[in-house]
Amino acid sequence: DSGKSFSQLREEFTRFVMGYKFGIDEIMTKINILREEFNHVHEYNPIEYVGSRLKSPESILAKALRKGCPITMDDIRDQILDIAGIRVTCSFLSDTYKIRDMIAAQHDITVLLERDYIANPKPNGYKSLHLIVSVPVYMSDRVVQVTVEIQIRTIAMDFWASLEHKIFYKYRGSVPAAMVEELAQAAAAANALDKQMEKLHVGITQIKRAGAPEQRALPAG
Ligand code: 0O2
Repeated sequence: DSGKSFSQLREEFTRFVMGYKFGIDEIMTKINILREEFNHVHEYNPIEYVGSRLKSPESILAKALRKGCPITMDDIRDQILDIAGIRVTCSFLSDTYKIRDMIAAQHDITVLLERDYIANPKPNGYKSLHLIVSVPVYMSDRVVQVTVEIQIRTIAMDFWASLEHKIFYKYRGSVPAAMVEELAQAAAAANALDKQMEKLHVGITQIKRAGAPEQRALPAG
């Protein structure tokens, strides 16, 4: 890259980052379609909220240095897989896997990697389903495959992760042992809440299903 001028490099980098922004736009559209259509067909919305973020150039650089990744666009593209990030917060536990399946089934999406921290939580109690996907983005003169990280979790998992993230940063990574233990307990409480809510959800779904034929059998008017 040494032969390139500053403005050439800046232009390349802007296009590089732009690709990730479009990758986010593509996946956001897909998730919003799923959300609206699922709600229409099943009269139920499995998604509470969806957020996205584009990693800042500073964070990309910091992560590359942390991972020992060479600072070239090709290496960063291959090794930093969460430049484009989307977080889907679901109502119930079973919804997380439903959303995963609906995304993974789309023909233009390639799942490159899946990390199931719901089935296998991190030692600190972190739970979430991470998908690294590749999606095509159609530019004016080419098609690029863009990598996007999709984190899928429940409201309880999101609540825990957001606060743990804040505490972790407050202590700059060295959280006191007693607090680590309390965080693990809080993760267990969030997990128990998810299980209880899932049970209620299954119960309500069964009642709805059992009631459906009766409702259909009612005479018109
Ligand atoms: P930010 O600010 O959210 O972007 P990788 O090099 O990406 O393959 P990594 O980063 O360890 O390996 O991947 P992993 O474990 O899938 O984690 C990626 C992201 O998940 C993190 O991104 C966090 O957003 C989230 N995450 C993972 N572990 C934890 C955790 O223990 N607590 C919380 N609160 N979030 C977690 P970043 O880049 O670390 O941060």
